[in-house]
Amino acid sequence: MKKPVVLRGYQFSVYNRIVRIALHEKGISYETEEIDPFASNIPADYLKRHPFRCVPVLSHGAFDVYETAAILRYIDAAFNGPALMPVGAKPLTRVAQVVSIMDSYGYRPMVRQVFAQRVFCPAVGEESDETEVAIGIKASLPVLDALNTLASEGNVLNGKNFTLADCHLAPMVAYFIQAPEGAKELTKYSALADWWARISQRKSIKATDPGLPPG
Ligand SMILES: N[C@@H](CCC(=O)N[C@@H](CS)C(=O)NCC(=O)O)C(=O)O
Repeated sequence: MKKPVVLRGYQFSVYNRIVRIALHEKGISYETEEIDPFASNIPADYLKRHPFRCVPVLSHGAFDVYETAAILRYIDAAFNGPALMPVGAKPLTRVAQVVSIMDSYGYRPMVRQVFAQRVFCPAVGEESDETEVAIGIKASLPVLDALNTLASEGNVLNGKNFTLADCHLAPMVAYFIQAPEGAKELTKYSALADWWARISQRKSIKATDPGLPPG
């Protein structure tokens, strides 16, 4: 029988993985539909669900939602399972802050510049753009610094209470550190490095690792 939850997305997208981690943590089974947002022939029925041509979209019965932060809030609110939002004004606010930092300042340099150019391009037989990697590393440093400050404070990213901030950040850090330059930078931010050491051992993180495309 068809499952009521369908995740439409691209297997190598960090945003897709963020949603998969949340679904895994809540214990929700779901179906997937592969959509490559970079392809020229995105199906028309997908574009009706996502007018901005991005992935992912989560469908729960007839209810469609796009924008990953919103998808995660829906998953947490609509299903049973462990709560993924913390209690208290400060932790709640820090979750929103981490999500916004990654979307606004972290995703582009850490994923699209450092990971994509250093790791993904060579994996698919394309040449890396060294300038993009260098610009990406430089732009990632204030992001790592901000995250390290938040991890040190202890309201979120503390390795104890798993929240939507962990879901949102983990796939981006996982990609970033596949670049040797990224891995080296992470070691300089001890609270964040400690967070990653703990969080990377979780079942949901291991089970959702997309690997790399076959060359
Ligand atoms: N604001 C969107 C961003 C999602 C996003 O950027 N997805 C990437 C894949 S990781 C994408 O679809 N990119 C297509 C493009 O940039 O054309 C969200 O939160 O879901």
